[in-house]
Amino acid sequence: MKTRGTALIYDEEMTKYKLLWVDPACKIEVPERLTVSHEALVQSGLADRCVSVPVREATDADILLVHSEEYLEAVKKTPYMTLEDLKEFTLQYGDVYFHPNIYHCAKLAAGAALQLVDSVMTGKVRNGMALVRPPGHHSMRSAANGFCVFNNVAIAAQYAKQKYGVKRVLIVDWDVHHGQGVQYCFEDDPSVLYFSWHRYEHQKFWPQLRESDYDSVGKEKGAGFNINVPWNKVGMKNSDYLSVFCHVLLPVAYEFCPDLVLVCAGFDSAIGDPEGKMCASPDVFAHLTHLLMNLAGGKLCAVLEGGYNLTSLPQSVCQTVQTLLGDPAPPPTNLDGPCQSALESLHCVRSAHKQYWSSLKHAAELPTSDISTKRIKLAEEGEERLEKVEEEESAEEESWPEPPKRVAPPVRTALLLPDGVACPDGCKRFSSSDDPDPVIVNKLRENFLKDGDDSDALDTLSGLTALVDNMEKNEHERHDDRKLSPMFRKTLLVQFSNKRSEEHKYYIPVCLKKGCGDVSGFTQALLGLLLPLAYEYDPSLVLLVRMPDSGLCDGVWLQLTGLLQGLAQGHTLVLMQEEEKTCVAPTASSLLGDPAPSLGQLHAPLPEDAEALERLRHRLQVDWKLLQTTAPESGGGGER
Ligand code: X5A
Ligand code: ZN
Repeated sequence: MKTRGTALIYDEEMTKYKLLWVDPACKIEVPERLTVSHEALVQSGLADRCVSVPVREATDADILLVHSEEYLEAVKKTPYMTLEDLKEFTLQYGDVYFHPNIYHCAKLAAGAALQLVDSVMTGKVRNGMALVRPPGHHSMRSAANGFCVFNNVAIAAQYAKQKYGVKRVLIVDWDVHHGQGVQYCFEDDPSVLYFSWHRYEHQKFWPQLRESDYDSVGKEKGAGFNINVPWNKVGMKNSDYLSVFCHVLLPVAYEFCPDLVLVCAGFDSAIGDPEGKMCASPDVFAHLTHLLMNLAGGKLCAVLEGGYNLTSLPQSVCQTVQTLLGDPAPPPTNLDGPCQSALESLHCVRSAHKQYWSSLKHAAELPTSDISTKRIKLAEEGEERLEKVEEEESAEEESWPEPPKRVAPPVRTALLLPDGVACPDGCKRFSSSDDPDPVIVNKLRENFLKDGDDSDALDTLSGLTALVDNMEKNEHERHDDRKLSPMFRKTLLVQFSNKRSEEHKYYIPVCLKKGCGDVSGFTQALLGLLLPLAYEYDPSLVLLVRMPDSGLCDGVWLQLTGLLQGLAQGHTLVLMQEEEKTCVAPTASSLLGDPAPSLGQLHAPLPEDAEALERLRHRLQVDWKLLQTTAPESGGGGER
């Protein structure tokens, strides 16, 4: 049985605490963060499409999975404290406040994360999101920090391991702050892979920790299982985020092969956020979410962390939830390649992790003048600079277009099948003779079938054109200029085979020793080459042609079809030949939005394939900026 459905966990109770005194560091963490997010989900009709799951209070035992008894006992006393006591209690921690009701809310926030894990692990739903306050990822074993009291996601990860015997958990922290609490919790634990990107500015940005840098990779048995991507400049954009996903997170995550994905879903990494000062548009979260949805058989739990702009926060939450529900992602915007500073970070992280992950084995080494020395130099420059930065607090409000409405097409998947092949459940059987337009049929005959009178071929062709037509008509409410673009633009052809041929910008032969036969090699090409190319090209239609002799196994094929549905607003046309009947049902299921099965932990790809891919990526990165993984000046040139 395939599990479908998306859980939404929310309780108004979590809006019932707030800052009771003056503290500029905490004034942005307001109850409205939750109400506007929930309201947006209700208004857009998304809340109604989710399975509503109640919160519960985390028990002492749950909390003790991550926190110390002393700390829990201390927090337990806060509901009975006077205002003065609360202020005093708060002082021992950094950038956090207490309130008589926050202990109750913190139990609900952690409990909400656990309810979400339960719903996903028992198969009640496929995935889900918990809207919670207080957030969690900064809180440590014995300390509240950064608005966080209990570490909701860390507790959820330990709980999943303990209660469900989950072997590997991936935690993706896309909040703009470093979840140091999560890092400390799992630093030496190879069963939890923690990935975080965060505003860092060479250690000038809160929480200003040395251990938030890219060279904190985990300790002892956990070495390699902590991935930090420091952003050393503000203003990071969609390209920067997507390129880190394609060139760091996804290759490692696929190699790791998690049984469960938890997301520290902070939206202070979106445009307009006063903390993050980044420039990624809310719709980037549709893509980040989509790219994680084929891991762990689709078992994904997103738990709210930060997000302080009351306009971009709800937009980002809606993008995330709508993607979890399976609606096609909007076209990605402004993918003009990563900036220099992001490339430096990418280069550093990949090289710090190349010894731990075979998918990064061929990453470029750092130049001898280590980029991290920049941090030391900056630190030596002293404190005056820091003060200047804080003064320049500008009042100007960022603005950005509201993400366009995303419509779920009334018919998600149509199939044109030969007689005698059954149409899988949930799909529409499309018949080529439905309404063949004679003008089109004639054109097809003239253009493609001049010499022969192959009526079968003509049927197929007119069926396909009608199918493509329908894909667009399906969403007629939207008038989309992009429809016209294929006529004026070159087609991008990426061809996998075991035969070498020369590439140019729009024809990219990917030559692997066993064609598509090697799972690791193909996956590496898919994540580090095809995806970024496809994103930068921004097609209006993805045409996938499967040849019977490709050697592609079903698992990899389904990853391919699954991941590429993030492009072209999900407009995917798959062509396969009659002898591949057994693949029709799994393909249809993928097109209907079902997650691909896990590929298992990946072994190292064939060295010659890995090297060939790296060389190809290197040649193509002149034309395709999203293929870059090193900063131009920092010596990506020769060495590999
Ligand atoms: C969860 C979260 C941020 C704390 C910032 C303190 N915390 N300056 O986003
Ligand atoms: Zn944050």
